[in-house]
Amino acid sequence: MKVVVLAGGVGGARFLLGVKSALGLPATGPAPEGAEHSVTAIVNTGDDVWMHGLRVCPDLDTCMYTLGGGVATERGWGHAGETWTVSAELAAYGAEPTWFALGDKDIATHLVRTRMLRAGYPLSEVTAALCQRWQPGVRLLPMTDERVETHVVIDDPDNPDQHKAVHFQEWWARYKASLPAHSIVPVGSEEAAPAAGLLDAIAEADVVLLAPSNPVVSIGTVLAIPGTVEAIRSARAAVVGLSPIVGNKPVRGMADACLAAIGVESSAEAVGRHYGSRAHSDTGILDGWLIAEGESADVPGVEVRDIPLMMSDVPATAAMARTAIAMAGCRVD
Ligand code: FO1
Repeated sequence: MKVVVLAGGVGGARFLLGVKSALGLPATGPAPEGAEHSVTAIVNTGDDVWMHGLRVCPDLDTCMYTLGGGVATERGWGHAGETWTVSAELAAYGAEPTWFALGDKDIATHLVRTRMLRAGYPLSEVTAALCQRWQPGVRLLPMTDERVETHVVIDDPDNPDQHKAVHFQEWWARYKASLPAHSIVPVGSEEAAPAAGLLDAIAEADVVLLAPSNPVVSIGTVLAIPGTVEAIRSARAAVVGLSPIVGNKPVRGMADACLAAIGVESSAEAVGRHYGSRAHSDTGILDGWLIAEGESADVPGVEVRDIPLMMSDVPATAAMARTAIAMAGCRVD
């Protein structure tokens, strides 16, 4: 079975651990030769950013480290057992920004990536090369090989009556999404093309899943790449999403701040309607929508089911993945 998962960072990576477990793939290390099941993750790169001359790809790295067994689990990003010597030296030089912490081990990833990008390798090939070391056991595909960066329009902290566009990382990491976002823009998405292999992966998929990632700045940014929604809508596979909102609050992260920016209520029902029905609309992508146990949601044209939705550990997440895969009409024994 070929499973394609649209994913962002921390939530997406955690969900992918569950998908691997549900498919009987080893927790870490490569998928066994000739494995019956395979997973391709289409990962958001709108959070990517140039920092101190290095290209940082937070969601790709979070998935790579998490699935490769090297992530700092409590933080959800960066290396376990990280040290911050270089960051401290940069701060000693007053090298801005100091609000984005780069760990020493993490910097090695960015040095290799930056060198390969400068040598002309597309991001999808760079990612494959980095994964040779980490062996995530799934194929990590950036949503595009081109530069797309999410920018957020806020009230300028220094001139409150002015608007200012800041890179997503400044809004997220520096301001912790505490400044109301007037709009969230995936800059460059209109001119971008899906990464090499992305459309084929969707076309060949037996199941397409939307991870419980941020519906605006993760899943939404992936869907903003021209051709991606059309590919999902015309896929032979069923498309099932999992709500990142439980009880009107995001399970993790700040999806509610992002949803407010696009005028979507922070509820499983509103997000399901935002993704839309593939069968009953000409822009929607969902056939199925999984929401938290005990909740209800009316999403016209979409089958809705409530299940335990907390990714408290791998078995719990695997149960979610198995239900989603079954809802898509496929069985995992
Ligand atoms: N998040 C923060 O809140 N503060 C940071 O200093 C920070 C540094 C960082 C470095 C590398 C990396 O891959 C991720 C990092 N993140 C940091 C997390 C990142 O902002 C988010 O994980 C994603 O961009 C949103 O999913």
